[in-house]
Amino acid sequence: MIAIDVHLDADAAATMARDVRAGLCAYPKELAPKYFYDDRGSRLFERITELPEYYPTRAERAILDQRSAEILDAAGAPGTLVELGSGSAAKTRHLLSAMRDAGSLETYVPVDISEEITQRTANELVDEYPGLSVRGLVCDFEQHLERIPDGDGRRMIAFLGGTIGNLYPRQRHAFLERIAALLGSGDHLLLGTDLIKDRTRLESAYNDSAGVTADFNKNVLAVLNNQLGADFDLEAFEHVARYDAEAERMDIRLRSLCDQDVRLDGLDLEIAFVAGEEMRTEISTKFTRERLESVYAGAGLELRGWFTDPADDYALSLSRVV
Ligand code: AVJ
Repeated sequence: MIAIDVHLDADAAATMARDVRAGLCAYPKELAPKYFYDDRGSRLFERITELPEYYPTRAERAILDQRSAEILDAAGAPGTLVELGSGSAAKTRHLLSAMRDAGSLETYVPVDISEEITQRTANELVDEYPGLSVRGLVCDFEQHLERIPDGDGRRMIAFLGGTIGNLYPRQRHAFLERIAALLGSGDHLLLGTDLIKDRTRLESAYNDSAGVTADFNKNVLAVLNNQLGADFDLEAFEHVARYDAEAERMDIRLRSLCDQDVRLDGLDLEIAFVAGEEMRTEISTKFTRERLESVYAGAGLELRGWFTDPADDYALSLSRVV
């Protein structure tokens, strides 16, 4: 009932070293958001999802809670749910339950970077959904998308949480093309995206009054300290999050509070920051239905369903190969 394949990259550490070196030597400096998520970073992100200012997680959960049956129906009652970045599958249970209630549920394919969480979630789900078979994949799905097993029946690939917003347009295009290549006729992609809204609400979602997002942002420096032997002083940087209306995305950075030199022993590298210098750590793109339609079209996909929360803050969209 449970089969889990592990494809963890032996050279994940080398990839990180290469990435970080390139990002710190570039001008302006930049770090990739995937490095936020060590244990502490993942816990801080969990806390972000519970903040009063951070609406996306609640909005997405509300859509899944209220409209899963409708979504599954629009997707043609798939028997297989593939989920990218499945984690603890908290929101997924709404979809699995709707599939069970419709009598279509056969297989769940969680794809996640954490073997421990994937195993635990798989165990829980086979108990909760009698007869369910779980075929998990432990990997960095940006690198190993093609290893996702193709099932017998109709599939829905879900990428929830709005993580696609972290990708730059080119990366996003490449990623969606690879997903499109995995979709057979009759298969669908279910994608979670945050929507454009007024600047005040967007900016306060990333500048919470409790300072959790600031701690989350600075945690990437702690990750570099731990994993690359760096000596970043977390107190010497401040969190900056602004909405870039032209690029339609949140632009999240760390600003150096003084002139300082940072040493990364693991890279044998020393980097200078000047006072006020900003290093980008994340973008979080916001969408409209029209924008997403054209993004899909560029990747050979067409929008087939659009599901938002009552406030129109967030969307789950269903698409399929043209
Ligand atoms: C997990 C990428 C969807 O972009 O809103 C939250 C990450 N960063 N607060 C987002 C995040 C700062 C989040 N995603």
